Amino acid sequence: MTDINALKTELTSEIEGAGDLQTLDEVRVAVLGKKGRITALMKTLGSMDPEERKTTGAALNALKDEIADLIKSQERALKKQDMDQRLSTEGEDITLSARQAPHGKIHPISQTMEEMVGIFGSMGFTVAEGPDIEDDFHNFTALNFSPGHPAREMQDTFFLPEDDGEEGEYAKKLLRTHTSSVQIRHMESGEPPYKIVCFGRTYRSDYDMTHTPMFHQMEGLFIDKDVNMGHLKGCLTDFVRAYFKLDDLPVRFRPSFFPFVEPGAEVDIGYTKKPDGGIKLGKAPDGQEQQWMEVLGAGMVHPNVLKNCGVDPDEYQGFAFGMGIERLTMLKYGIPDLRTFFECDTRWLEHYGFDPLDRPNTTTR
Ligand code: FA5
Repeated sequence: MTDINALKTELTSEIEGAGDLQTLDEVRVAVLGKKGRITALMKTLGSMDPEERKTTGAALNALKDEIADLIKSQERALKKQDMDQRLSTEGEDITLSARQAPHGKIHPISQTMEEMVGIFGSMGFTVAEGPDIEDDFHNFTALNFSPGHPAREMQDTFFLPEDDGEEGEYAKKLLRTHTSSVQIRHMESGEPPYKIVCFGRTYRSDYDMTHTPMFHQMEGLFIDKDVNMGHLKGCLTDFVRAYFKLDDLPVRFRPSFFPFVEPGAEVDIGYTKKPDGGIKLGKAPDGQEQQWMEVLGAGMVHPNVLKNCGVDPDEYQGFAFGMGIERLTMLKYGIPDLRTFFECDTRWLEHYGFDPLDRPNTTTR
């Protein structure tokens, strides 16, 4: 009969002597595997007499367990040694630059509105707001549109069901066709002077390359005791030149009609045609014809509008102006089709959008 204690001493030294995981595995197979030394001894139990089988069987089982435990703990020790060795030699490359986290882009409409807030803010205008769902009074009547005035038809309005809780012109609800309604709401809300700009969605039943059913407008209103047409011209000339970043951009005021201003004007800016069919904003070089395009509407606020808002036109006067934000954005950033603004195509936004950390009114970090 093998001396179990001697075998244990021998196997223990083999296991502890295994210097790497592969050697240890070879020892395990040689001891506990199908043809291993302990397995072979187990097989001899069958030929023993009952008394001997009982004592030898118990001793062999205990030996098997002890050896299995010893192999496990040697395996742990070797793995730890391996890891320590790798940690001390390999090290992490912390110089590798971080992967760029994807971030969103600012929509060109938001960018333009912020640029406009910056320019008009520097001229002392504050920002006012009004509702998208308006009533007939604020969108038309108070702005001096007479009942049945052709301009009402011209605007192709989206009307909503009448509001039972209101009367007359206030009951007739619609999606505002322009931001001029905010002039009225602002004048109703307090005493003059008024010096505000307003931005927002406006709606008309239109759809082609330069018209969409929903678009954005910007409105301005300046009323005080001595505001005149010269202020209007100076303010808007400064604005378009600052917005397009062209100090000598030609600006022209052309008589026009809007029921809520008198006199009314359309403001044109100068450009020239490029050989490739594109346009170049600015003064035409000698020998080339100066072209003009309309960018906004303006005028001295009609006395009837002031009266409709409880403001005395003999004491106060001033000017108003309005413009399409998409139009000015397309011109400045060379965006050809208005409809693409609202298609929610992230590739379009990736191309035409602006970096969030590079906005006109945010301090860069
Ligand atoms: C007005 O809406 C006036 N309320 C502007 C105004 C304000 C004049 C204050 C005088 C004093 P108009 O209808 O021209 O004006 O529209 C202004 C601009 O809105 C247009 O020049 C155009 O750029 C834009 N616009 C009009 N309809 C659409 C549309 N369907 N899609 C996109 N932009 C449009």
